[in-house]
Amino acid sequence: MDKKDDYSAKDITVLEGLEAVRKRPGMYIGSTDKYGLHHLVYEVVDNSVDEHMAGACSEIKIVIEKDNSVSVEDNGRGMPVDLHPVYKRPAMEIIVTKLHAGGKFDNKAYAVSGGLHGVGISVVSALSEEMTVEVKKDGKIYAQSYVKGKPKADMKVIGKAEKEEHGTKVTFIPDKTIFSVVDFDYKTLATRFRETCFLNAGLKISFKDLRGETPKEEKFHYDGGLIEFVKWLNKTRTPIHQKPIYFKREEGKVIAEVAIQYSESYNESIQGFVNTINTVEGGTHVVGLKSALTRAINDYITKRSLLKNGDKLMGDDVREGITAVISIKMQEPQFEGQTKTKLGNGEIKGIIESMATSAISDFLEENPAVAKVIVNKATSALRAREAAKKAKDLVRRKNALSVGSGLPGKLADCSSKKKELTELYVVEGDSAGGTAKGGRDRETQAILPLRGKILNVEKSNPAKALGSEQISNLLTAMGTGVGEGFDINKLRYNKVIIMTDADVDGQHIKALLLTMFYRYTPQLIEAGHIFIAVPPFYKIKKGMKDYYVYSAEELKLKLKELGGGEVSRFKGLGEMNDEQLWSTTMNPKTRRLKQVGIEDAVEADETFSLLMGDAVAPRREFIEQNADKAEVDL
Ligand code: 1YM
Repeated sequence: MDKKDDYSAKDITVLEGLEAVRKRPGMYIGSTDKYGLHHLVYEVVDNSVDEHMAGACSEIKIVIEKDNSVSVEDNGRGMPVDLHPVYKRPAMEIIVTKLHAGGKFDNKAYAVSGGLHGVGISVVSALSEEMTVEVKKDGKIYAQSYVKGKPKADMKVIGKAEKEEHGTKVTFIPDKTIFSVVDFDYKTLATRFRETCFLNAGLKISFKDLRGETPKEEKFHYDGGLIEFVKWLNKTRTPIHQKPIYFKREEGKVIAEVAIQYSESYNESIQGFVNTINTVEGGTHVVGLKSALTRAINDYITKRSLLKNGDKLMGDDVREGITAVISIKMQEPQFEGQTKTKLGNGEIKGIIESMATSAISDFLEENPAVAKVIVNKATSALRAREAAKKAKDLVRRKNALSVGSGLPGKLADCSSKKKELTELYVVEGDSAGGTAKGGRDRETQAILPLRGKILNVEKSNPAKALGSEQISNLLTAMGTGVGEGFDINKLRYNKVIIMTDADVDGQHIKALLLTMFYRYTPQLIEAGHIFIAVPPFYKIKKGMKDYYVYSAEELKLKLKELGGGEVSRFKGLGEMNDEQLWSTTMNPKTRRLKQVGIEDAVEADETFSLLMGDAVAPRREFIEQNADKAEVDL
């Protein structure tokens, strides 16, 4: 290591106490629900990732302990422990107990990781019941513990380290008085760590969960970085070219890295990252990449006169079946959108567009075989789009001639004009649909029965999918349209509720519907309009009264409370009469609803294509692994 790059305690400057963090935690970590809770782990791990980016750390070990505390250990240089010249305290203590104690750390060109809020380890200590930092360096192990951000005692040397050993270990247990939940979710964390390793080629992360009877462990390490990332995202699809389009370019202070691979699928999946933050809502970097693709492929085609009569491909054509990851590093990103995960910096669009157009053009020139399959795929998308338009025009003309509302005949609409009160129940089967029509509140609840399974949109092109009767009925009833014509203001109901049986067929129909929403109207999921109705699992008869419970656990509790009773299992919606269906599953005062959310686009995308795509083996594996769960978590 170059001497002048070494840290020294005098570099730490601006300091502030941690009272503000405990007073308004949301300001520093976004929220105090499960998002904020997981954010604590990201903050600590980001410190280690920064150390990797500085070229000083190759491995991070993360453990969720039995008591739900988390430890993060890296083999970096070790947090500084020397005395601060002004404060006369060890640097470690200043870093952990003062806000924005960053020193040189803040300004380094490499130090562009840092979560959504990038506020560092002091915020984690402020919001932890207890946190301990151990540093190995210079043959010693230094340690200090903190309670709610305040030192328990002075930093001490607690042992000897091997001569060459160095690194930092942070252990913390979140403060229960701050967070509404303190249980870490294994999958959420594992997904994040996998992503971190894809975005930082070469970095090794091992992750252990010691809670539960059988400890879980995963190791992540990808020397191929983004190229391995797109291949991994495509593992449930059939790629149409082996070698992904890949480039890494730099312009001024912006570094962009992109990998693209097309598959036989008809959908597009583009993941964006800014300074390693997953921009779930997209933004100007993604827009720039999309424009570049359209431009580069059209240029390629025009140059070689590959399309007759000067036809041009549209964005949707060149993105059919695309899986892409764009990761950019930049200074002062501005995040917008509902979840602050949309890049807003306007200048980025042009920078990425010009950089990516020239890089993609170069790639196509140098890889004519890959260029050929991509051009073929995009031109067949163009033909399908033209065919679909003709079919749609025909339908429109027919509709213009016929009288009526234009709503599907199967829909039993509600009467209220107050949109915020209204709900659309999408019900499996005509018979359950009939019961639902009888049991509903006619003023606010509309019923759309679906006959049997709907088309698997993952396996059909958009023209076919949107043309199918079931899907077009549902889309017409909802009113929003799809794709570029989508308009959330045209949504005819405030809630769209999927109601299926609790059996395997019901699960399948639910998954098909969710896939349709996810692929064609993801905005409705993002805005929280899509719900799943939860019918009861058991009925308990006790004396003259019936009780309904929704899980095996609730059954146990209720039986205890009642001192016994006659239990029967509800098999399907069809078993209930109008009144039962209303009181258990449809009455807003007593029913259970599960809101469908897109927590992590990467994970949702994976789950959907796993359940719905071509590859059979990974799907079986997934279903077997999740067999104990009543439903797929979304
Ligand atoms: C498990 C968490 O915090 N590792 C870590 C933190 C630092 C360093 C190394 C580090 C950085 C620098 C120099 C530098 C930190 N340093 C600072 C500060 N792991 C974890 N590993 N020497 C060591 O950036 O110049 C804050 S954190 F402020 F000193 F730079």
